[in-house]
Amino acid sequence: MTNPVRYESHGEIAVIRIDNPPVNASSYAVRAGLVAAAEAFAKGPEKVAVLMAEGRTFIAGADITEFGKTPKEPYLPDAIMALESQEKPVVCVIHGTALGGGFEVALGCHYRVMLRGAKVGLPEVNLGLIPGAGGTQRLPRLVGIVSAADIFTSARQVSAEDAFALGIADELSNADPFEAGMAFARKVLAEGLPVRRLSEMSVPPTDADSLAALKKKVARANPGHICHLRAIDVAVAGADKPFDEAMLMERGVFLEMMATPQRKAMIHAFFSERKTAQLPELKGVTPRSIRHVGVIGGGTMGGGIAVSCLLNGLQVTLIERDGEAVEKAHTGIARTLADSVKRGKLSAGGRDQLLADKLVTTDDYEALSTADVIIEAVFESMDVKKAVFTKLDAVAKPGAVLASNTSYLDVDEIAAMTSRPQDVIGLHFFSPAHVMRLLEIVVAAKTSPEVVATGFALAKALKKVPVRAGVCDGFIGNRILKTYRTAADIMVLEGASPFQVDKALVDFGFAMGPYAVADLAGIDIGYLTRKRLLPTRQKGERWGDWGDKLYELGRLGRKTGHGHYIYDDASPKGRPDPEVEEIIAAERKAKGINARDFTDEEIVERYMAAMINEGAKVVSEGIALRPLDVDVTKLYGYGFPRFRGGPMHYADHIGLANVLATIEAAAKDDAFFWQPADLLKTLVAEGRDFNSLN
Ligand code: T1G
Repeated sequence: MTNPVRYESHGEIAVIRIDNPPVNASSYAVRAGLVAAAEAFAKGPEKVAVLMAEGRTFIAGADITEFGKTPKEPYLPDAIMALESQEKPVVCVIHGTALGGGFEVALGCHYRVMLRGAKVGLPEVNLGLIPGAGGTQRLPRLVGIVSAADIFTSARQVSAEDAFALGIADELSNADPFEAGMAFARKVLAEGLPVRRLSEMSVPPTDADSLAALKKKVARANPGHICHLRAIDVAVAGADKPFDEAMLMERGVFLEMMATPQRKAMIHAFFSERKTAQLPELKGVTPRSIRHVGVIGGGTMGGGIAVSCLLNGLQVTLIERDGEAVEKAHTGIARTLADSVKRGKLSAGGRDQLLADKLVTTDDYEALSTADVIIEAVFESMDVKKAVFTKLDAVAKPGAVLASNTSYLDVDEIAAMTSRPQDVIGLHFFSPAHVMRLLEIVVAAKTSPEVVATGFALAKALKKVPVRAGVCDGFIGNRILKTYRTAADIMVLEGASPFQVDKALVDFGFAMGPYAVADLAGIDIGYLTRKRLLPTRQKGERWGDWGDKLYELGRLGRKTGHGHYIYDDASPKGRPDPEVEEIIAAERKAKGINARDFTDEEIVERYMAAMINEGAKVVSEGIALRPLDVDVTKLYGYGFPRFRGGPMHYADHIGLANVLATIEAAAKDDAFFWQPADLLKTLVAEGRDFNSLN
């Protein structure tokens, strides 16, 4: 094992360099190296030490790949104590990001210098954990419990300027890490600055109301998560304890969180979202350059895609059918950008510059002749899309990538409308497109690897989480959605209330249940999809008709104030509409169905079994490459609770045999709908799980 920590002597100044690419994670070797360097400094002639890191960032946290394995000593708290307990000053220089254990190491040093542009944070809650190396104890002693708790429950990255204002950073620098460190070390020597240990400081008094308000906000923002409030409790409990005792308590809760399924699920999510772009087919394939993006259609999706491109520095040409529609589209984009200004995501000057220099809106297709990628986002009709691609084929430059934002339709059929099907791909954004991070990259039969690589490059440029999908009705996300939505509809037909279904799934962790989602998306969307699929309906298939009834009654959901729920001033978020129950009861009667009771558990079990089963089919057909691609799709596009890791990870957690048993039991009521996926049966028979395919 090479030692990733080097000790250098520069006269009276020791420099301790960490070099553990890619992000200087505090692996076992780094921890051991830090302890050895601290021992060398204690014994050495140097009077001050500078701790810095090589590469693009300071320590970005504990090495997450070590989690779940037997931890090896020295543990991080001990390595940090080895630095803090020095009798000579230790200065830490932060560049890039000091996150989690990295920030905790910095808090163990006596002084912190931050390079401008650097950030600090405690994002452990994003992994289902609490800070486990002093973050809940040292940070409150520096900034107070409320500010500290705000940092370690929000997981936000604090800028150098804000860190300086909070007293976290003692100095800001524009130099490189080595020069910045040496300069501050010389100041320490010149001014005789003493060691300064946070562990010896007491926690400033806490304003009880502010703390209570923060706890309320955190609980509301993180329903179902365990770690956020536990982290606050640990900080509060530790404030009145001797430091060592407080650290032991923190460690105890940290290890408790480490053992939870939530931690396992969230670390699965962390690594899965980084694996979706790692595709064997893209090895050695160079994407085409992307500077200028064309967007066809200025509606909700087209406008959102245009804004996403503008906010990430791309030139945009948006096409609409006529002058009036062009005006409307331009106004819509300007309004969305103004919203970004209001939320501090963009300066007013920045907005004006984007509108003036980067955006062109027109009804002239010729304006697309220099675009590198052109994304069609028109009405979800095959005929309309075919007409657009025929026109595109005539105006787009050779080598331009022609993409469709279709959310269901056959990309092969669309590609066939052009003379260059190898340049056609599906880029399925999610609404609002400038906010939702998921991008389904739909690879058609003739799409060239270069065009696929360009799709992934665009996703990176737009800071999206890309997932490769094959061509089928609804690709990965919407195909699986159709199945678990049908499972919900069948339970409602059999007696469950749509409102009970929604509540059971919200309690499970979803942001919204399927019927509240239907109201948000628009009852008309569901109606049009059902109409489009009507010719494909099979004997034995069951479905709910009340959605069509709502549509015929003009109840289109939130946009009309009426859907499954009533939306008005009294209940802007919606309240159950008893008339919907009556409509459903009438349908049951007409279909001769005797309603029965469902428990919330049964509702969740069947809903998840349907989702997992279809996920297995999608994987075995190669529509999704791996189960993790299904998980990332559901996490980033469909509000799947992150603390459950995605449907396929969840299936592994509850046991595939249990999922199969649920399906086989339900098949007794409905053998048509509940047909276990072969892959699921095979994995159960072989005693394997979905993760074995990741
Ligand atoms: N451990 C191991 N590998 C890591 C890692 C980590 N902490 N962070 C990143 N990687 C890998 C990542 O998988 C990828 O690998 C490569 O580095 C580049 O990452 C005791 C317990 C730092 C902001 O939660 O947020 O400390 O895919 O693609 O977009 O209290 O990585 O190339 O093979 O994300 O530039 C707390 C996690 C840990 C920070 C850089 N720390 N990392 O983003 O690159 S818990 C975190 C990030 C902890 C203590 C507790 C980001 C980044 P590969 P990347 P990036």
